[in-house]
Amino acid sequence: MNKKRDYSVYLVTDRPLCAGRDLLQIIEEAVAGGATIVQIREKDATAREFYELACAAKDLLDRLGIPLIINDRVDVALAVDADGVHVGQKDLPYAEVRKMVGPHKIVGLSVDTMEQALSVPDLEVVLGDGGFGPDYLGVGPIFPTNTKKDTSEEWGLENLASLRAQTHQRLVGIGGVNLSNARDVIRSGADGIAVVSAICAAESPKKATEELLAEVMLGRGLE
Ligand code: TZP
Ligand code: MG
Repeated sequence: MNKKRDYSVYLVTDRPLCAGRDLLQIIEEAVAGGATIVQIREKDATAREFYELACAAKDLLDRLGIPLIINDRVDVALAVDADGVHVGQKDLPYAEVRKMVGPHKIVGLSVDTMEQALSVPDLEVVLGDGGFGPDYLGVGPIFPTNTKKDTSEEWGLENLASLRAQTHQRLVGIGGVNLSNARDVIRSGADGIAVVSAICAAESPKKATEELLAEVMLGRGLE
């Protein structure tokens, strides 16, 4: 089921980048600045820590009316009744994840290459809004990034634009996206930008998010 979600500025968390600051505080500030969706992605957390963080984030984001996505862990997403889960090519296969979470939760899928992206069934086209394809594709890394070490080659803006021309999937550009290039990512066809360091490591996560959202709007030709 392809819900019309707003992926404009998609915050993906990483506590090691928060300079000792409280993650929930950073999330709250980012939402105050206009973040439209939040993913908890904490690679170093134990299952229990991840669960507890996800519970706290769910409480906060429910109050703020913003969807919570859980990275990798379908079990944690179900346990905290998150709005969705995001998986990559090395996680459980998309079809299994969809079976587990059902048609109503958001499922995002990372695609590292054009071949992967084009092999994802674009079922919305065939089945309308009741299709069972992913809700969005995380396309990345678009640019070089220090945040994720095991990335494949960068997509670059041209390949992103080429993918846009070949699919109806909702596309979220991730990897090295910041104030200097966010507008270009949107102009190249992304429906939103996903950022880690540009918000988590910013001196003011609220201001950083406001500025990123303004760039997204400019990229869409809106001000
Ligand atoms: N997936 C592809 S690149 C990336 C992820 C999680 C990290 C993006 O981090 P940043 O700091 O926004 O470049
Ligand atoms: Mg993963």
